[in-house]
Amino acid sequence: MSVRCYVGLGSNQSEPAMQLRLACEALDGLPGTRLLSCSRLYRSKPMGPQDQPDYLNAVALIETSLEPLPLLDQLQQIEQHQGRQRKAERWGPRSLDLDILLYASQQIDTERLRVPHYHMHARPFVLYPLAELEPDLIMPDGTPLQHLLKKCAPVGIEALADMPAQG
Ligand code: A4P
Ligand code: MG
Repeated sequence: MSVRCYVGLGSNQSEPAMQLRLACEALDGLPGTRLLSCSRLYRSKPMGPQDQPDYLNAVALIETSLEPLPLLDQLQQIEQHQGRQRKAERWGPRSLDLDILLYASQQIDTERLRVPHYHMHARPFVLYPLAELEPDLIMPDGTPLQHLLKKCAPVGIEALADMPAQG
């Protein structure tokens, strides 16, 4: 059985727009998975250490038959494949970060995986691209996405063009 899942994409190294486009293609190529849509790209200042480049973020909607943990494994493989290096510094620069934002309407709280993603409620660079894809979304705890948006002004984010075409 397939479920709908929202994935947050972020990059601030090694040509971020290209990283996000390649990541969308990789999502579409995962077993039992297809990409349904992807938001525009959004540029923002880094949250966390400031001595790193601006980020590009987007949100993708996929339909997948992968269970949550196998999906996380696959996302981490895509990150590795696109040159992600995990360093000790928290929230340091990265070529690609893929977060499971929402998995159907499940709430998951395990050591390896927390869904909804723990910081999404207060991050404009997650909430605004998500709203582009599904403005009437209701969070698993019953909170309307529009309610979260009212408490999270679109300050410091700038919507760019659509995902760049291949080539
Ligand atoms: N993990 C738990 N839940 C999840 C989930 N829902 N999706 C665990 C993905 N992973 C999840 O992640 C650390 C561990 O989180 C994983 O091994 C997984 O088991 P990571 O990708 O290795 O490290 P991280 O991303 O640096 O940590 P963290 O705390 O997830 O950071 P965030 O929340 O991803 O934030 N500023 C801007 N402007 N834009 C950004 O995108 N991103 C970050 C990183 C900081 N500043 C930013 C941005
Ligand atoms: Mg992450």
